[in-house]
Amino acid sequence: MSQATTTPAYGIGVMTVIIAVAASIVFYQVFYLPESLLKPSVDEHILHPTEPRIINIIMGSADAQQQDNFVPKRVDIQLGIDNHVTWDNLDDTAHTVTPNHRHADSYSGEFGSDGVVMPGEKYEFLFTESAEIGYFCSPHPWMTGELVITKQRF
Ligand SMILES: [Cu+2]
Repeated sequence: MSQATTTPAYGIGVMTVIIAVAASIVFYQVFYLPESLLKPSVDEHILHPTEPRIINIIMGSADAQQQDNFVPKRVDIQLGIDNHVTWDNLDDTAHTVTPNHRHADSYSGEFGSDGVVMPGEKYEFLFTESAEIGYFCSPHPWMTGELVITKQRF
């Protein structure tokens, strides 16, 4: 007699535990995991590279006949050495740093200047991952540059 009354209660208890475990697994996978993957832990050496890397946008870059604009044009970057890149607009015209194809660094986000870089101003970006990126200037598409970012070689 007593067994007939306790068994359903026990069954409900087991079901509750199973549902609670299932719910926490779903929570972990759907909410916690994507959130923790979103902000990767980046090596301190990559967050604080030792050498500045400057790309000059030289005077006269807006002139399609002028050969040089982004100087240097092709840059090899090593993570942990010079992966913090600054574009310095030395021209008297506004320019952009616009990727040929959308590029997002998982630490720093979207690459590319937010609108134009005014004369005398800079655009900076911290690269934390290997990548090959072609870029140009949106108002002056003959202005092109290339970045090759690789892991530090010992
Ligand atoms: Cu330009």
